[in-house]
Amino acid sequence: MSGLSRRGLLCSGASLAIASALSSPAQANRAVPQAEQLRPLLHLHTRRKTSLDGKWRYILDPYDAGRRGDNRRRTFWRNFTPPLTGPLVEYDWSASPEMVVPGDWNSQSPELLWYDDPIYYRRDIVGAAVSGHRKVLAFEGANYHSQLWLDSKAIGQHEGGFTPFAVDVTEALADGAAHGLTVAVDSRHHPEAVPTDYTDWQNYGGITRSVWLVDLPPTYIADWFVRLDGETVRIDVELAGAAVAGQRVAARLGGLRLEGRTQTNGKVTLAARRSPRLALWSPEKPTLHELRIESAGDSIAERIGLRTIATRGRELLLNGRPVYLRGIAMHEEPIGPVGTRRMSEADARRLLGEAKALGCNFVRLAHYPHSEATLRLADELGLIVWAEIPVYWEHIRYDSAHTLALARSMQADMIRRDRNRCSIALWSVANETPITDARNAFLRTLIADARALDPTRLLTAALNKNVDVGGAEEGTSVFTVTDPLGADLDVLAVNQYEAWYSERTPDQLKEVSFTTPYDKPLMFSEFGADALAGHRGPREHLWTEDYQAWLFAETLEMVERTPGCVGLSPWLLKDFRSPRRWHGRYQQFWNRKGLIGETGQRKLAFEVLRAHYAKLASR
Ligand code: GCB
Repeated sequence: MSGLSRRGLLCSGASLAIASALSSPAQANRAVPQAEQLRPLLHLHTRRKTSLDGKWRYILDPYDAGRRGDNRRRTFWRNFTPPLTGPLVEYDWSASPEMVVPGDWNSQSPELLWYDDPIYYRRDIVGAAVSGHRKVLAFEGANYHSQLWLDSKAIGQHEGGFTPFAVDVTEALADGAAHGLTVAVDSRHHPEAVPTDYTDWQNYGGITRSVWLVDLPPTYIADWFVRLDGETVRIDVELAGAAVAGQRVAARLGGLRLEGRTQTNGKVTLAARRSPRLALWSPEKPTLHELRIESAGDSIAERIGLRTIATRGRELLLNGRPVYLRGIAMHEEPIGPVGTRRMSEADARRLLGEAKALGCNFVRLAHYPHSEATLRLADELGLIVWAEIPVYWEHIRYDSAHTLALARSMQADMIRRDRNRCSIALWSVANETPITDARNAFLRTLIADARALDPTRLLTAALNKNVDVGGAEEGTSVFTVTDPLGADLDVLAVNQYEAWYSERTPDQLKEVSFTTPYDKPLMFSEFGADALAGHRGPREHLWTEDYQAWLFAETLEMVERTPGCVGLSPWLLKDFRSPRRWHGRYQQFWNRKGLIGETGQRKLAFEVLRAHYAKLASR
């Protein structure tokens, strides 16, 4: 059986090598039985499945007693109800409280707001597979490290807070009875983690995205990658399971029919010329076509858009024509008074709706892979997407083999999960990472991986004005982007906070300019200022909406003057929780750089950017 092993690892050969490098050192001190690093089951939205969302019981373990494994009194993963007569056990699942999955724990109870340690979750699962089918337990995301047990037996572990993972549980569920599933989620980030424990966002812990029990037929369509290569539509299809070789594969995309037969490795590439009736996708007309693939008794259906993205010198081309990215950056945090990572489809629709109301054709989904539902919405709404993994700031251990292996597997899992989303134009490998040889080598490996997995996207990174591109030349306000990584990227992107984290006032932005010797498109991936929604005053006063609006007006003029600038994604759409934002009057643990406050209140700068984008769109 290729692709899906009986022990539950779901990946191709290339990913296996990465997976095996992941067993240390994060796990080194843990006394509980170790299991393999789990990889995703792809394309969950197309699968027959049962939801495991709802209430799960939990046990807090702030002293990490479970992992110390010092005695039988704290073995929370055991499928077990303590008998009245002993031996003594100091927990009882049936008496433990419940919380909602999916959802971070921080927002579910005041006592958990700052909780950053392990929590054990538990629920029963039932669902025997029928005649040769397989049952797979699939998590869309849990932050940060997850360890799984079924009926007291370790069945796998996963490191990384924003990518999916899955494990085959067919044999364990075969009798149709209820089986005890325990998941220990540890939200702590060790020094070699991605990201590290120092970020400018709340580290929401827990099973933050949906959990499913998926039904897989004996041979199934494990992966597909639809793309436009000139005027040719190509679809790579990969089967996994019992009989993958020599299978007929038939696909329909809109009115187009494609057909082929798999090789011994279960793979085939179908190709056909795009008919003019198969309209291209664009933000102005986000046309999606029904895709249906059938093979070996399995079939999948989803909606796919077709478009090309490329560069020509300093231009960015969508479907062969220059495009300007009218963007906004955003975290995965819904509009609402309580900060949370739990993002329903309705929440995502509301957030992306605000981006549309701004006049955006582009969103930077910072700083980690957002949920699949958000990306499908971007396809539907006509928003071009920048997607990234959390290789964030200088604290990443660029010299660590563990960290590199982890970043590579995260990126691979993100790309394989999302490469059929036509909205995605840019994969970003890093955010604000200072130039060193170790960092350059690390990021070049990620770039090479991304190009191999997806030759159809452009590669970028958010470079840091203050660290990477050098300050302005002596006596001038000219910033030159010379980061050596520029040679490896397709699009250069700069985060710059002139007039917020610098001495300048917004009117002095008139003197500032950005340039690069690279003959490549340049964009501004961040700029902004904190403003408390509703706080008004003279525009010179920090923290006022007026200051933020002024900074936006001046920065937008500077951006307009920048040669070869193909767009911008100011920081950011909505205020978001950040434990390092201490100002007692204005921040109270919220980063206030949103154009809307946490409850959706639009600030003055929203209108400044909206008017600017309206002007650009009418050109
Ligand atoms: C940045 C980071 C972003 C922060 C932002 C800020 O450069 O990329 O994650 O939240 O600055 O507000 O300082």
